[in-house]
Amino acid sequence: MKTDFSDWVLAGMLFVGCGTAKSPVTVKEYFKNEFLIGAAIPVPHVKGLDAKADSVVSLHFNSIVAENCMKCGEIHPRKDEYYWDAADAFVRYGEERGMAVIGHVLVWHSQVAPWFFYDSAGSYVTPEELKKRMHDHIVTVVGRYKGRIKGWDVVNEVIEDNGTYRRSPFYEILGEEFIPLAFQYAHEADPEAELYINDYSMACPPKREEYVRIVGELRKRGLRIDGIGMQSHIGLDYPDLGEYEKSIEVFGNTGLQVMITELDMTAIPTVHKRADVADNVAFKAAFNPYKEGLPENVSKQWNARMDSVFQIYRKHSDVISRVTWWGTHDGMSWRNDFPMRGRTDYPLLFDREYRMKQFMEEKLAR
Ligand code: 9MR
Repeated sequence: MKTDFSDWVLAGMLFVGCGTAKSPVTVKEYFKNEFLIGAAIPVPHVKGLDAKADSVVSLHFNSIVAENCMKCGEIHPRKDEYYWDAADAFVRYGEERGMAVIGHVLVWHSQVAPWFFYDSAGSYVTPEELKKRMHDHIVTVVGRYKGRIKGWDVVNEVIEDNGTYRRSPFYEILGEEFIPLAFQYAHEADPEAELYINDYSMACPPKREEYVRIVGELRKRGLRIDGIGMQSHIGLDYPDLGEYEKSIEVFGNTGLQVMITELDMTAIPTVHKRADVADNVAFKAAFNPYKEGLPENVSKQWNARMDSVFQIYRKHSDVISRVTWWGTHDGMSWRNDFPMRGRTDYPLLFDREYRMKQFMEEKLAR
């Protein structure tokens, strides 16, 4: 990969905390006795097309997760066609940097290839056929990276915020059974890999309780499950941090690892609080007030709240094994386009110029 002089200058600035504080400490070193620090990585990044994001990630993070390239629609778009290029590059990228590589995602109702649930007449396949398709998909994907992936998000977003099962085709065709089956197949393909269940809005009490029940059920059956992932797509006014911390405690009490798997905090007005990618609404300028830059008072509010969130993580570092940001810098976050396309948001650890956010810079400088 080509590296020019400005990249070295940028790497130097990042290393000393953007030139404002002389600190040799990186984010991953700072939290090394507490948890891994991860970032979701998009395809251009692993293909060497984003040298600046690469400097930030290589320096500050010790774990990566695939933002999109391992999703069914990307990797297995048609029944007998797999596309490995991007996922291979992603895994190699993490290995070359000695990072904990996380696979995302095996069973998710969204971004699943259209063929997955239907027969040639366009009707749902039988339960037996769906089991077979799930098995083929999971065993092929997990098997390809056997021994190279630290852990997999096996099942994603299967419970609604009110604690009921999401009526996805997986559920409609197989009922609750698709969850244990997914864990069983993933374990069969790579017995050493850790296996996680993952969702957004994990501070909702009914959702929290249902996940505790599901985890108990899986363990009763002797299936491997290692962690509960709290996505943590949060905002300045949600969730209630008391409920959020309670979920960390309750999930920790199951004896499983708790992981913060998709952290970002929107700084622009809340349209709605769910992180369901299907919930898009039409653009309204009133919901995009900071396109020229984040006002000082909002930036302060963002940094103060994120600092409180990290205090919670540190307090519970005995059960939290990883904190992963859903991206690297504000310019590449999905939140600029969700739930309204074309907004300018400020949700990640680095800004659009790759400067570290103040709350973290201050920690490293201390
Ligand atoms: O960040 C991802 C975005 O680029 C994709 O367009 C979107 C749809 O697949 O998925 C985003 O990532 C989602 C993750 O896979 C699961 N939890 C919610 C995340 C944000 O939508």
